[in-house]
Formats: sequence, C-alpha cells, structure tokens
Amino acid sequence: MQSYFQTAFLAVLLTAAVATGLVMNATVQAEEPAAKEAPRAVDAIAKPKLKPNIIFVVADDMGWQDTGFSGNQVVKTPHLDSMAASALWFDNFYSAHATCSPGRMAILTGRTPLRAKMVTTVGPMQDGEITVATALKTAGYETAHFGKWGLGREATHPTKVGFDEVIWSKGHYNNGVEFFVGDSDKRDEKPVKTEGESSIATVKLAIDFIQKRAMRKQPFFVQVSFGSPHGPHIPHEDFSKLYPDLQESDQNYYGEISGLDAAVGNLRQELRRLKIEDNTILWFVSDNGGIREGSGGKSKGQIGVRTTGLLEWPNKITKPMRTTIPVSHMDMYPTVLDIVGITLKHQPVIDGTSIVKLIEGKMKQRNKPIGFIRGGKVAPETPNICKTSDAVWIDGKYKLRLTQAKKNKPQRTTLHDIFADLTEQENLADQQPEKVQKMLNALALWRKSVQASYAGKDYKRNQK
Ligand SMILES: [Ca+2]
Repeated sequence: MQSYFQTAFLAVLLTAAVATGLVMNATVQAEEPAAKEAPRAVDAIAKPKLKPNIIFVVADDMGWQDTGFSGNQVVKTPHLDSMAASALWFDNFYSAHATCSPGRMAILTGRTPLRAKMVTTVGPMQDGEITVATALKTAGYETAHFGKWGLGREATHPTKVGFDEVIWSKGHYNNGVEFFVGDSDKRDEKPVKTEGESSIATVKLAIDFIQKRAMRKQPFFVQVSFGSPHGPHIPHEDFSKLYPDLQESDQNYYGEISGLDAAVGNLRQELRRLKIEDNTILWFVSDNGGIREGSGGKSKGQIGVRTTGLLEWPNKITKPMRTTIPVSHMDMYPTVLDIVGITLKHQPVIDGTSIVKLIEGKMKQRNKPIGFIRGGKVAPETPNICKTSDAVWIDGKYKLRLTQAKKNKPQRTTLHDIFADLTEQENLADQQPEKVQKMLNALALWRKSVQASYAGKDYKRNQK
C-alpha cells in the first residue's frame, strides 16, 4: 500500500471543482412512497461494534479509467477526484461478473452471481438470497434503494430483500426518468417524476432519505444506483458543454460521467453539511467493466476484469491510501457485516472476504482467492455450467484464465502477473506449471461449490 496524496494534485482538483460549480442543478418532484410490505427477516447474531452509516454508490458500465484520478486525461470528474484524494482507492477492484445485474447481486450478497443462477446480463436472482440490507436490518439499520435495480421483481423485488424505502427503475435510465415507488412497477402507479440530470435526481432522492435519518441519529444503509454511463448516452447539456472540443459521441459519453460525478459531489457535500461524513462509509464502485477502450479497455462482457472502486470513511481512513491488493464486489457484503458485527445463523456461502484490515492499513496481502465464472448465454438448466464454463482465478499476484474449447480452438490456460503486467500481455503458464496446476485444483474445488449452490443447496431455513 502506498500513500498518494499530493498537495499540487489536490489544488488542481479544488480548482476544477470550483470552476465547474456543478452541484444541485436538478429538481425533483417526489411523492410520498407507497406503503410497503415488511422485508424478509433473517435469524442473526448481531453484536454491533460500530454503526456507521453506509452508502453504496453504483455506476453503470463505468470503466476503471473513466475518472481523472485514474489517469483519464479527457474526462472531468472533480468530485470523484476529490473523493479519491481522501479515500481508500482500490487499484485492482474486480467486478464479480461480466455485466450489470450479476455484479449488482454480488455487491448485495457477497456471492458469485452463478450461485443465484445469474448466468447472463439480466436477473432475477433467486429467492433466498440474503442482501446486505436484510442483514443490516438485524442491527437496527433503516435501509433504502434508489435507482437501477435489475435483480428481479416479485420475490426479489427490492422491497422483499431488505429495503425499507425503494424508488427504483427496472434497468438503466436517462434524464427525466420516472421511477417506480415501493412495490409498484406499473407506469400508472404514482411514479416519482424527476427533472434534470438523472444521477443528480437519484442522489436528490437519497439525500431526502438521509436527512430524515441524520436528524434522528438513525443509522442507515442506502444504495444509490445510477443509470449512467450506460448507453444510450444522452447527457444533460450542463455537462456535455464541458467538452466543446470533442466529437459528439465523446461529449455525450463524458457528459454522462461528469453528471454522475456532480451527483457524487452533491452527496458528499450533503454528508458534510449534516455533519455525518466522518461516521459514514461511502463506497463508490461500478458494476462491470467499461464499454470503451479509453475506459481502461473495452472490458464489459469479460470476466475477471477491473472496475472502479473507492471507499471513503473519515473516522477510519484518516489519510488517503491506494492499494493494489485485489478486492472485488463480493467483499462488500462481508466487510460491512464485519464492521457492524453481524453473523447470520444460516449464512449462504460467501465468496468474498472482509477487508477491514485493509481499511485499517494492516493488510499486507489478501488471504482468499477470487473466482469468476462466465456462464454466458445459456439456459439456466444447463448441466454443470459452473464447472465447465470459462473461469478466472486470482490468487495473490497471479491471475489464471481458463478458456474452454470452442469450435476449432482448444482449451487454453493462461497465467499472468497482474502487478507486473497490467495489460496481461505475457503468459507465464509454461514457465510455472506447478503454480498453474495448484490454481486449477483450487478453481475446480470452488466451481464444484458454486455448482452445488446453483442447484439450490444454499436456500435453507434462513427465512422465518
Ligand atoms: Ca452495467
């Protein structure tokens, strides 16, 4: 881990933030949320150690190099850059899966998406998954989801998996979005109408929720889930005009990201105004790989790829840190439960691990490998898909990629050093056959476990 704060860099960021002045420029007409059903309860042993407020902010299709702080020379992201300058910055933050919904399921459950039969882009996840919202309710948290959902309706509707207040969209959305409220999902059921930039409008809804809890000193968990920068790229003009010299498609793409960035700025500003920023964990991630070469590679659709990740928690992270230790979506759930001190009595298998030690600056290396399975465009009933599909296994500095035989191409195994060879140009498999075999063995064991979950093994007795 290395410190990265630089005075000159911060000065540039502050100048950019002032110059853009892009906060609070969307208006929202929110109606009172509809009455909601009680979320599912679970048995838990909650021995709260700390009760920080927790906010997950999830971008849609944003790549790891779509921010100024990560090296993009074009995009203007002063607020995310400012966040990075005081946060834990994950240099190697891995998406749990290739596309939108599976990554989101992993964020909420700590599990690889195929355990919930999420083999491809869209949901639903399986009934029986336990979300971080459900778990946090056992420790007295109030919970809310705002924005893109994508994990199903009916049994896996956000109101049924732990969220008290829900203002949501089935998928990605654009400016002027009309969100659904509570358990409604029909256009004529009193939607929340928004105006202005879509990410700013989403954050505005979250701020309304947060303000009420802050006044009561009530711990909360909020997921803010943007529809940007998922295509189609239709930016608000306040943000596309930041890029007058770019061609239109670039203005549109970067305009969406700058809108999202301003929304994050509004959220951080409000946490400071409410004087709750020190005791609030703000975890910003994207759901899958980027969609453009300039995003750090066109990696949406691939498994075992990096995406963006920042964690801000001033009470614990008192100086900026940048880490190369691999972390993934699947670590978010176990980390939050570890911080708050929650153990579920019937916790389904978790694939991630708590990174509390990393937050404390005490983790030298990761103690648990990270696995990825493609699934792909297959029927959910495909036999042994978890054992036979393409897979990636990250253990320490090594990434093993197993690509199954296709048509005329034989099965291929590659091994890369993810620290020394960022773009994975050099295949070390022939040089290190013992390492490869050891990783293949571990991967095979893990795939067997995922296959058992896929078959429904995990969903027992957790629901009262
Ligand atoms: Ca996405």
